[in-house]
Amino acid sequence: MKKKALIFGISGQDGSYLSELLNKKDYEVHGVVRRHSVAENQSSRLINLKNIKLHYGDIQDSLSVLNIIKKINPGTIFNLAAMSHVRVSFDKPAFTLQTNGIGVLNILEILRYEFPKIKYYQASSSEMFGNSVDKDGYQRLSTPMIPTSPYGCAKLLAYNLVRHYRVAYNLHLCNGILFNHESPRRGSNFVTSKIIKTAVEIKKGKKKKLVLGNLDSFRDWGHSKDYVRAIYEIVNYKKPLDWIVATGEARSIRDLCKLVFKKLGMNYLDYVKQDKKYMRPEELKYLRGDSSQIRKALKWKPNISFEDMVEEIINYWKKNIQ
Ligand code: G4F
Repeated sequence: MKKKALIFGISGQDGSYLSELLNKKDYEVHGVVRRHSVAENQSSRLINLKNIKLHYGDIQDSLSVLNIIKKINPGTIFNLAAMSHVRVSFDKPAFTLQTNGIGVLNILEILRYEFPKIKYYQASSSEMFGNSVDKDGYQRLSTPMIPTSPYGCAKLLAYNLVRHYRVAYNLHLCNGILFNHESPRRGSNFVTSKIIKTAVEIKKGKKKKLVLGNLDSFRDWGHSKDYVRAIYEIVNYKKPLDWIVATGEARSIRDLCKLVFKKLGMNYLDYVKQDKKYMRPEELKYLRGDSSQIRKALKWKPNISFEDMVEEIINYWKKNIQ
């Protein structure tokens, strides 16, 4: 019999790449989607996938979660569902806590009482570290987690619940602390896609300016395709543990602007403006992850370089902006 996986948050960037990976590994893939008023947006990232089954549900709605799990009886659950935009979480803090925190509790309670054999992966985030950095310039599992956004606070709640339920109830629950990861499927309100899409629009004469917030924060950017490989290995490791997934390289938003505009034959200084509407009440300034644990134990490493990823996203937007 085929192995069954259930993905909460299947319609996002990582959900779509993970579905493709699981399809290749011959899983029966089920995904949960919330209703979207524009039906086409429901599954736009999944159009090339034939072997997935979608179900309506929401991790905020415990009964919908229970019914779906009962119906499918999956061997593995991947929870990638979240209100994923850090800046928006300052505007919708209660919704963010409900979805990213209590939503996770809802799934864990169902696993605890009804399905203790299911393996569970939780999408934890480097945003949980806030501005804590070890003396050598990296974040790792032992780095204090002091989040700087409602999003980070909610993710930290979920991270701690996963650790606690794992120990208290002896469940197979894993946290993957993923640093920023991008791709052509990244929403264009995240900074990588926003910069690249707008730079291509400027090159094609469709826009004149790129308006951003903080240019001097640093992020450790990898490729989503590489990171879903890590997710798969993490949940299938013999022991349920917490892991850091990162490239170990940090670049500023300014560095990214410079590179993208240069690749398109322009100077970013001629086009980039700052506006405080894109600034955050508290900014996470620097992320750089130490992923030595996963590289050693699971032999994982990123295969796609930062430059190649930027090139791939530029080519995607060149093709898709007429
Ligand atoms: O692309 P971003 O919005 O990603 P952010 O906030 O780091 O969050 C992403 O990574 C997390 C992992 O650490 C995930 F958990 C989370 O779900 C998400 O995937 O912003 C990156 C940086 C920030 O410092 C931001 O202040 O870019 C800066 N920035 C500057 N101007 C901007 C803009 N970000 C956005 N979205 N839009 C701007 O105009």
